Parts: sequence; C-alpha cells; structure tokens
Amino acid sequence: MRIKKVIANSYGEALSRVKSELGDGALILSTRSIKFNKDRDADRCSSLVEITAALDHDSHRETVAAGIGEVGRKEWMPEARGEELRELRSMIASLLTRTDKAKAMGLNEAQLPVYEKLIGRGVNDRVAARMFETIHSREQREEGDPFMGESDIATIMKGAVKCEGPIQLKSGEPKVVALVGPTGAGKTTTIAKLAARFALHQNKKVAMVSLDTYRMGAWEQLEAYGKLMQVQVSLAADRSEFVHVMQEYRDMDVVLVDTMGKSHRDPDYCRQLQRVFEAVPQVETHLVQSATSQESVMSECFKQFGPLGIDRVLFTKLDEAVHFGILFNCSVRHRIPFSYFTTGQSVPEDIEVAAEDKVIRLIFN
Ligand SMILES: Nc1nc2c(ncn2[C@@H]2O[C@H](COP(=O)(O)OP(=O)(O)OP(=O)(O)O)[C@@H](O)[C@H]2O)c(=O)[nH]1
Ligand SMILES: [Mg+2]
Repeated sequence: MRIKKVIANSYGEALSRVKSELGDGALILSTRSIKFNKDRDADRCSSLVEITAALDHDSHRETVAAGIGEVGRKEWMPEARGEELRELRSMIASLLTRTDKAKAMGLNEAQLPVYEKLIGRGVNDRVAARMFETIHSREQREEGDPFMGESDIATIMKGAVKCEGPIQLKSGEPKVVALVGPTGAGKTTTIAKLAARFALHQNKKVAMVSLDTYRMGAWEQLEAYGKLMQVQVSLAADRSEFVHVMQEYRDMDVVLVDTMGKSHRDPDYCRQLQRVFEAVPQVETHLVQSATSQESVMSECFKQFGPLGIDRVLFTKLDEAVHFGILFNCSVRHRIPFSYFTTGQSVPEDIEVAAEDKVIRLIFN
C-alpha cells in the first residue's frame, strides 16, 4: 500500500492532486485543516488542507483500513462487503462535503453545525451566510475569539429581530389598526382576538369595521364575534362609508379594521385599500402572515402591500408551522417590527405579544 499526504490551499486542490498522483482508486484516510495564525492581519482563510490518502497495489481484496472505504473497484466484492463499503464511502463523502462547505463559507468547526441547524429550521441560506460573514468581519476587526457556538449565534440573531407589540392606544382619539394580508392568513380571527384583549381584558371601548364586502359570510363572521364580546361592528363598502363609520366611532379607544379576503395579487385591491386608508388620519397597518407560508409568498405580499406602508408584521398559525426560520428571514429582509403571534384557532386565547426571545427559541428548539 502506498500512502501519500497532500497539503494544498483548498480541499478541491488537494483532492485533485491526490487523484492525479494516486489515481481514481485512492482511499481517503483522513482530512484536516491546518491553521496558522501567526499574522493576525492576514486573510482569515489562513489555513491549509491536508489529505492523507492510500493506494493499495497488492490485492483487490484488501480494501478497508481503519474503517475507511475504497473508491472504485466493485466487480469482485461480495454483496455484504460492497454494501459496507458503499456506506463508508458515503460517510466520507458527507464528511468531505461538510468540511468543504465549512471552508467555502469561512466557518469554523463550532459554527458549521449551527449553520446547518439554521438552514434545517428554515433560515434562508443567504440570510444565514450574510450573518456569518458579519460575524467574521467583526471578529477580524475586534480580533475576537472566532469560536462561536449556538448560544453566541442565538444572541446575535436576537439582536436582528425587532418586536414592538402590543398596540399602543392614544389618548383623546381612537387608535385605528388595520390588518391586511393574503387570503385565509387569519385576519378576521385575529381581529376578534385583539378586540377581546382590549374589550374584555383591558376594559377599553372597542369597535370592529369590516371592509370585506367581497367574500361570502365575511361580515357575518365578524358580526358573530362582535355579538359574543358585545363589541360594535360595522361594514364599510367604500371610502365614504369608512369615513362615515369612523366619524361614528370617534369616541372609541381602538377601532380594528378587517380587510377583504381577496387575492393580494390583484393590483386594484391594494390601490382601493390605499384610497380607503388615506381617508382617515393614521391607520396603523399590520401585515398578517401565516408562519406556514412560503417565503416567496411572503416576499410577494411585502411587494403588494408595501405601498400601504406596513407598520408591523403579525404572524399567525405558529401552532401549525414545522420550523420558524421564516420569522428570522422576515426580520432581516424587511426590518419591520413584529406585533403579535397567534397560536391556534381559539378566540380569544390564542394570541400573544411578539417577543424576540420567543422567535429565537422557536428557531433553535
Ligand atoms: N391553527 C391556526 N389556525 C388559525 C389561526 N388563526 C386563524 N386560523 C384559522 O385560519 C382560517 C382562516 O382564518 P380567517 O380569520 O378567516 O382568515 P382571513 O385572513 O380573515 O381569511 P379571508 O378573510 O378569507 O382572507 C380559519 O379556519 C381560522 O380558524 C392560528 O393562529 N392557528
Ligand atoms: Mg377574513
């Protein structure tokens, strides 16, 4: 058996040298990176890669040394041995991929598992990569300790999430809060939960207004909640009716405005909403997003509802989501504070004020 150590600047380079010197039948015995930190001002990738590889000259039967598989040569192997070797080979491949990935990302050993966990939890890979780049540039500037584990990363992530709930009421005039968002996101249910919070828990004067003249049963849905909570409910079909209703509700502490369940992709829809909202001073707009929605849908919603001026993002259906990276992606990409999270269908219980800690816990746990 011939054993060869190759040291190069990257794994790719080291592997191709192994291949050219030992051929396709080479076994990869070990890989490691060699760091040299003598010059702190040098590029952060001041490391080399060492691959130890072996080539078996003598026999096609002797293939495994210390649990390491062979590359190539399948014809003669008994079935079981072949399976074992395939497993070992794929293990090596996955190790190499991980290490390659870590190096390509400029990650250290402690950071790679955290990076992978974040991707698995739905954090967008570009968002994660950008975050790690920021960490590295900070390390370089501050000459900090490059070892960063999960709790350090979680702390950094927490700093990027902003929550600004609950809704702050005004004195002397009603606070007008409108929920907008895609069809079925949970706008009407959330309006009812908010109304209950203010009316039943805080003893505030609350009214609900529906702008939804489009979907069958939309008005009845809100009216039923109103009856249950003894909260006034009105329907406004257009801008002038909205102005009229708001005039009626001038003594309220808070007016919650439910918008229609019509496709947010309809360009006229947002224009109509905009015209209605402009008719009264200061409507605080919360974009309602389901935590189960795809990121592309979320981006589309931000585009469509953006012209209204989105003041807060309200995430619904946390109870149905499998992972929560979308919350972090949303914070980083759109930089609009979260107001509330909803966690089930029960009115009024399943709502809570958004909190940074909660976002981080949901992502990591
Ligand atoms: N699991 C779960 N379901 C929810 C939550 N919030 C709302 N829902 C359910 O989602 C469905 C749609 O809720 P709606 O409040 O009618 O949604 P909407 O945005 O008003 O819908 P449109 O008016 O049609 O656009 C209903 O079945 C709700 O019970 C939540 O936090 N968790
Ligand atoms: Mg609705």
